[in-house]
Amino acid sequence: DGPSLAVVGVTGAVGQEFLSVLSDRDFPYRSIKLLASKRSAGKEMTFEGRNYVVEELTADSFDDVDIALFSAGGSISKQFGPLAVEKGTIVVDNSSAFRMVDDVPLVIPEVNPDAMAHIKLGNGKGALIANPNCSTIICLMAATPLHRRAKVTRMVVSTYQAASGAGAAAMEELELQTREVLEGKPPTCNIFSQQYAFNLFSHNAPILSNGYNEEEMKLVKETRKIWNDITVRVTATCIRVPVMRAHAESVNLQFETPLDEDTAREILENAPGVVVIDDRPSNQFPTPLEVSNKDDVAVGRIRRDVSQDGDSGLEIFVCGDQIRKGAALNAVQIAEMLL
Ligand code: 11C
Repeated sequence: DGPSLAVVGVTGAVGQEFLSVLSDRDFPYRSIKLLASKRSAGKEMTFEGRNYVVEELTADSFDDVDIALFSAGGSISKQFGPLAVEKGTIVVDNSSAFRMVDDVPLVIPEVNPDAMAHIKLGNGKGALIANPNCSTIICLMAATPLHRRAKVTRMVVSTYQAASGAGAAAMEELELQTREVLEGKPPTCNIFSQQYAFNLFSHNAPILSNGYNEEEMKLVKETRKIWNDITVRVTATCIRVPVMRAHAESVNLQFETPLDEDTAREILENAPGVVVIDDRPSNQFPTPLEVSNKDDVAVGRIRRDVSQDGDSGLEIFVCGDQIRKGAALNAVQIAEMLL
């Protein structure tokens, strides 16, 4: 029982996580197709006790597919997303291909579920729904409950992003380089152009004419769209750190109305999908390792920004599993809202 599903890009890090999350959450489905490029077609996979053969993604893949979860890169989404929609499939797309398209909802279920309220399953009409960038999801999971109370007017984000954001091959490269460096060998640099192990560097996304990279501008533009607020001022610096699969972010918030740190802590403690780890005496705060493989985003270091007047600003530190809430879980939650 349930809708027919397709997972596009099933052999990738996020594709594999789609399957884990579907299974963990007992997502109901009557059939599931595992789709990937020609290179991976024919591979055998077991899912929920049944054997599947990975099929090559083609224009015909979406006949009789109700919901397709895409994570195979922007160009695959651009090529096959609209074809799937024409066949009546609701596509939840993890790439950046359609995020800023006006009539495509960009959704974090805990933040702006209403943006996709007009999309219904079972009426034969296809649609696209975009999953935001992982850094945006993780940031807004923590910032939105505070924004609802005190209206954020300006947000300064600094990220510490894991290897997983660049895919399974980047995770393998980090592991390989770590071994190589410890053995005194020169590190293999295939995915990134410079040494990653025991180092950090500016995010690998292309640099734009304004000096920001694309990852940073995604935080700026996606926040405005998700909050439906073109006036919010956002700036970001995105850094790749040698961590395997969870992103960390320092987020500085400026509010329209005062918000003290105790009230902020209480709001965050009650926010869905958020846990507070803020133990000052023992110096215990969120870490990427602690949130890895977890659904919740962790928030800590909640403190008044001493550079701002009164209670008009807060500093927070946020960690979230990039593959889970930053990608696969968020997409599956979107699919759940369609049921
Ligand atoms: C990273 N956020 O951590 C990136 C990867 O727009 O979906 C995903 C890029 C995107 O490197």
